[in-house]
Amino acid sequence: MIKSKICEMLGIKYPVFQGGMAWVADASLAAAVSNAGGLGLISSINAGTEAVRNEIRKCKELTDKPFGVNIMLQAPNAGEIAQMVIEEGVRILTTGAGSPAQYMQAWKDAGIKVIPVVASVALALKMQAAGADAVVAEGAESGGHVGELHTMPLIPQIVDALDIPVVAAGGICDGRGAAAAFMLGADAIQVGTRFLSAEECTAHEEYKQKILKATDISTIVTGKTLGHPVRSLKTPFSKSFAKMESDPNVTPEEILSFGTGALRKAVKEGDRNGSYMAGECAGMVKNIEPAQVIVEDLILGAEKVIREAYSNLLA
Ligand code: TUI
Repeated sequence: MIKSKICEMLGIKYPVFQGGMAWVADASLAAAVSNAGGLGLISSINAGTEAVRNEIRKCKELTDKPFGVNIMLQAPNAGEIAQMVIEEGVRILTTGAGSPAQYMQAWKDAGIKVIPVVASVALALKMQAAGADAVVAEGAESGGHVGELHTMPLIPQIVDALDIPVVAAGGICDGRGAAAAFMLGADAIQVGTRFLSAEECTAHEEYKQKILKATDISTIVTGKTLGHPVRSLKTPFSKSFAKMESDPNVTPEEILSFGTGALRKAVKEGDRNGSYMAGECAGMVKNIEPAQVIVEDLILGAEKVIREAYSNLLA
């Protein structure tokens, strides 16, 4: 069985994190992934700080296994969430879309394991120096907010630079991707897009259907001109967004207001004017399945690929 030192650090069976997808990652999905032996994560992007507090309390009722919270640092209530997770006794945190340095001491004092998501060696080193227990290195194949580097070159460069465990994210969807990430030196994998198709994922049915219908070329990155690149499915909405960005007569404020609230509309309402964030591997997601089947497919699939490579590739 595949195990790594991060399993012991966090008390989980399998080195599989579920991405803390904004508006999507709630108690239902996080508890299902944790009950399957992975690490479920609740997103801090929900209908406000108290809604996230409720999800944490619900998750504690649904699982006795470890789970965590992902804090999106660019959200206006990030500071409030940073304090609330201490009050609620959360044991594991991941962070995204910025540097959590200002909160690190308070979290460490509370005994929380802190695992920032990073997209560059420089930020990874800064996080290690600030006391991070591990990092998630996320390549630009992922859905949602993306950095510049892709998974294949990002993971080994961060692994070489750090002494703490590295979790690979971005473009990992099945046992083959998981095995590749372990070969690059990762201690664990984080998977987002595939969990959109989990039975326990409460995203709108339309969101799930769009993921199932996606092909290899179904995603697009928009928002570069706003300094906030985001990968989502190609839809009339994301194509209009891209068009506005290349039109010199449209101001950044107009583009921003066009995009405001679009992710919530997609996740909660299946709205055609929503933003359907998804990674490049959306085209590989074919079925709605229980989270347990997904977690086991990732880990047992990786094991199979590694065994086959061992017997077929090595002379
Ligand atoms: O955070 C993510 N992905 C996200 S957050 C999100 S919420 C959203 N809602 C509406 C519109 C847009 C977004 C959707 N997806 N992933 C983690 C991640 N963090 N990926 C890349 C980074 C990152 C990038 C640059 C982290 C730090 C960084 O530099 C910070 C610095 O200060 O150097």
